Amino acid sequence: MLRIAIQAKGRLNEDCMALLKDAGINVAASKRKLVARASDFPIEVLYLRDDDIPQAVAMGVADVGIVGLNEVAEKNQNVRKLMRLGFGGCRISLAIPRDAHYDGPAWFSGKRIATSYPHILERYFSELGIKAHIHEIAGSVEIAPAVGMADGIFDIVSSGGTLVQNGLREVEQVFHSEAALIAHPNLEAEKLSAIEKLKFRFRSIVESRGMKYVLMNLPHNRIDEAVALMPGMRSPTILPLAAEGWCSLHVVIREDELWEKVEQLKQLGAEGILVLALENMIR
Ligand code: PRT
Ligand code: ZN
Repeated sequence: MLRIAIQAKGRLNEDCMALLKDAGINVAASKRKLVARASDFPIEVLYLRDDDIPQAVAMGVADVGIVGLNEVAEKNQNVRKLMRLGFGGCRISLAIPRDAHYDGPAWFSGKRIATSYPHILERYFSELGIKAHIHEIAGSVEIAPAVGMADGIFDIVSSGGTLVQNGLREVEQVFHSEAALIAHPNLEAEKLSAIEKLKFRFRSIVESRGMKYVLMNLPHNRIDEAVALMPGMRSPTILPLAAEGWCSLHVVIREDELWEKVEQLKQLGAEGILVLALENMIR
């Protein structure tokens, strides 16, 4: 039986639960329980604080875990990074008071910087040969400059709204993060094969996100032009229609390109365009 550690509550919890569910793994979402057994896959879910997940996996308390790459890098535990999962995206950045003059990372020499990620910051500064005073604080890092505790901060940024609200300006993006599947470095064969299954399911889900399945009727003589609009596609599905000279074309289109492509297809004479959600892309 495989044991997976996920965040008990917080930003990654919902996406983790959704990923497990889409992968056909149903667990009771009871937040009070520490461990829950899935009904349809030999897996147990261990609910932890995200900070504890790298260590739990390194120690073998859990075989695998889902956690932000920021925590993996900060905790520097012996774990294997198996795959990125496409959610929980953020960066860890250096930020300074909005009006301060900034002329590059050397600005931080001799300055006090508040952060919850001292190790990642230490590594960054040491690569650049910068000596600064790193103050580790657990939360509310963004208020440190305003209360005179620090000259700058090193913290997670996603939209940037929190920085703006606190009169700060992002000056260096140091680390890019997203949620990832990590594993204990030495696992027995049986667990490794369960992990392969899990990875296969996760990959199908992650790859299908942001994709749409599009069906349309198209004059037969425009097929080549339509296919040329979709350079990444290996082989489109083309089915004959009862109406002479027409066919039905099925393609997968990235969501961010959807409207542009649909407009181009319409110009080629496409009709009856249907856009469907894509649940899984199994390769
Ligand atoms: O209780 P536990 O220890 O498990 O949770 P936590 O409070 O330590 O972490 P949580 O739930 O806040 O975040 C979990 C993980 O989500 C992080 O480790 C990151 O990998 C990821 N993540 C993605 C984020 C953000 N986006 C994010 N925006 N984590 C935190 N933030 C915070 C950030 O600290 C700052 O306060 O959101 C604010 C900035 O957001 P913007 O949008 O205003 O820039
Ligand atoms: Zn945490």
